[in-house]
Amino acid sequence: MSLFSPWHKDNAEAVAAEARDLLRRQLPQASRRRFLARGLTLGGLSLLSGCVIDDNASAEAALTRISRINDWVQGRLFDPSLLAPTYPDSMITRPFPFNAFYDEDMAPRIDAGDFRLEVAGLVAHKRPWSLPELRALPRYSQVTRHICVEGWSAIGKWGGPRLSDFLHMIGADLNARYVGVHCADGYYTSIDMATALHPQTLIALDWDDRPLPPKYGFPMKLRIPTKLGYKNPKHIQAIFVSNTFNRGYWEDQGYNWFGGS
Ligand SMILES: Nc1nc2c(c(=O)[nH]1)N[C@H]1C(S)=C(S)[C@@H](COP(=O)(O)O)O[C@H]1N2
Ligand SMILES: [Mo]
Repeated sequence: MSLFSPWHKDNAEAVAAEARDLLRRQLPQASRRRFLARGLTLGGLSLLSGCVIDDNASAEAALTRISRINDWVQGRLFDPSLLAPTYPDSMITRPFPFNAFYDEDMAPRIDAGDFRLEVAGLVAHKRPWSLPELRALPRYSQVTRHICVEGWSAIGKWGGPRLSDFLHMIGADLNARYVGVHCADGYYTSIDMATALHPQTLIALDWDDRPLPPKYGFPMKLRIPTKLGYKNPKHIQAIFVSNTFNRGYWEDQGYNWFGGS
């Protein structure tokens, strides 16, 4: 069955609608707007992805492929010397919103004394890190905008060591492709090494100059102002460096992996 055969037209419309819906979930808002503004058609999707699209499964495959192309383009366009905008303290959003795949009262409670950050994968020194050890690293503080794909954004102040300093200290292979994290609530994600080494990518231990409250990710989160909210994992338990592509909790449900903001 070809998409372009005349008798296929009715079904093609339905597939196009499905594809648009999938795309809505696959691409970050900005690229989605640019895409849809141009009027996406199935033929356009076929051309873009290089796939023949004649049913929902192949439309999904095409979109996954586009999402991977999108990752690649975003990776290529990512300039590690460009900084995300910062704001004065007076612009901090209060109260700052909470978001997770569960309600606020379900946020994990982690014992500060027992906490050890595990380090795994392509790193020379694999010993776990306690909170006082992490707090002893040079600390940075920044007020940046967090953008969630669910349609809200908020300005917050996060403080803590640079992930890049930490990766250097643990003897990470800085030529590896990915840095992944596992969180206490089962959440997980992974980022490209260029973003991991970006000067604004922090191991955030503080929110608003105080230790992160449980709802914002105690005892540590990755604060990455160059990426969308779902690429900012809270309650981190383990960090691993790898060349193996690993997606993430929302990325496995269709969100774009690079997730630039
Ligand atoms: N561990 C964990 N991290 C997470 C999430 C989550 O459900 N669990 N949700 C993500 C999403 S989609 C958003 S928008 C932000 C929300 O962070 P906030 O509660 O500090 O606003 O956390 C991100 N990191
Ligand atoms: Mo989000």
